[in-house]
Amino acid sequence: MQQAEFFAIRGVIEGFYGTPWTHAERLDMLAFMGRHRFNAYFYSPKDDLYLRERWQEPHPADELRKLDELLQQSRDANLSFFYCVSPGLSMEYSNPQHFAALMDKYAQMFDRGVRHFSLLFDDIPPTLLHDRDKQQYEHLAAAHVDTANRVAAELSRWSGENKLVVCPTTYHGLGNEPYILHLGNRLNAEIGLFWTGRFVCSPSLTDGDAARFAEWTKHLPLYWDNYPVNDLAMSAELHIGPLLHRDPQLYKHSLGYVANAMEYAESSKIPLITIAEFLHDPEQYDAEAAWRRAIAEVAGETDAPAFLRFADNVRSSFLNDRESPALMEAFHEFRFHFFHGNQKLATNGLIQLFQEMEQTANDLLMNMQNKRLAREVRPWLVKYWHWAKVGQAAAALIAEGHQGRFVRAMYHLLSLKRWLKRTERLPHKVSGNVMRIFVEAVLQEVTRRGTPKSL
Ligand code: 14T
Repeated sequence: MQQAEFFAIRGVIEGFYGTPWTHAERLDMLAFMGRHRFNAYFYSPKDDLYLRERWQEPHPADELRKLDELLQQSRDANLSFFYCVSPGLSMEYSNPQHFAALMDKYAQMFDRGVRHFSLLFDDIPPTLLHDRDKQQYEHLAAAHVDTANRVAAELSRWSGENKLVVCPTTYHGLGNEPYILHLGNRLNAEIGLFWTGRFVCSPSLTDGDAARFAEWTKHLPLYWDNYPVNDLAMSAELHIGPLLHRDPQLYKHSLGYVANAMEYAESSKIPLITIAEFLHDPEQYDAEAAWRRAIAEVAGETDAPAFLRFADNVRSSFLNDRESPALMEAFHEFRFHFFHGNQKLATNGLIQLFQEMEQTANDLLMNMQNKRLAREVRPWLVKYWHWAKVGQAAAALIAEGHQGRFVRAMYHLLSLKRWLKRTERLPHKVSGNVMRIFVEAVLQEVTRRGTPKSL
């Protein structure tokens, strides 16, 4: 007997802008998802031409061969493969030929065994584009209801097993916005409805919001969580921190939960493991413990300690504004001892801290076992290494200044400024503002104490 799960749908969507996963990455991800008790994969890379821009054209033969392999892999991993089409950039909803082209597209996959389908209307203009549609429909929501209900009816004629999930154009908010109210109340009850919560990227998801969404729209939300995705404006961030602030009771008022992943397939596995733990047992979910297990699994036991030290500085996202907690703690301790305790000891501690930071960066840059992970995180590791250099210059400046060796101090001050400039030129986000604020405090202290004329 299989144990009842909390969330009916536990999925991952390849729904990001940017380079789609390679075929090999996708196959590997499906196996990974099966091992972690996910049960649905949504195939929807924004940059697969045949799913969006060229939605009316059938997939070419070589694409179909790959899709067949994905379907087989999904079956092997006990995953429902959701085939997603996004026709909204150009579809004339009232045009029977367009509707037929859409159904042909689904038929191509139905014939190969797919029984889970999705119709995505996200990120398209919010108004009707074509004259004929403007005559036939009151507004965009009316066109979407009509199209989705007809797609669902046609799919169920093909097979009673077929399922449809729709992504609305208004996919975030409270659920009482005009478009989603209209859509939800008229969409067949069996059609699933995606929702990202209050925002595109929601800092929290609550069961209260889910319940109200369901009351308003007559549909339980199927959460499309935009974590760990790091596309578009988020591309300087690497989202490898654990899932946070998703209400443990969310399953009671939702159809399920689908995580939008990063274009970095291997790195995505770290947050996805924490998500899998949350989905499997939301009430017992322990973000930090899950995160440590995730890093041990993806980076490997040998590299896990170093990777954890690094990853502690790559936590910032809309989920979390507490960046670099360990570093922050070390700075507080340094400040306390420097001003109220043994200055020499405090300074030595700081020097050691940044030496270890550089060592960690070098170890990971040169020797990581998981080569794919190493390749993906490299720019963030390089930035981390640079921060270590900045820190070393700052620590040396403090040490020499404290001993009254001003010529040496001056050398380190110049070096600090040079490293800082180089580091800040690298766009990748590491340690949020924590290192920058520390360095600014050091520089301010130098100014306050009055530097010798020669500086
Ligand atoms: F359909 C949605 F639920 C959704 O979230 N769509 C996209 C998604 O594919 C993308 O990966 C995600 C994160 O950037 O956000 C949505 O895309 C946007 C959102 C915006 F607010 C694209 C442009 C925006 F200005």
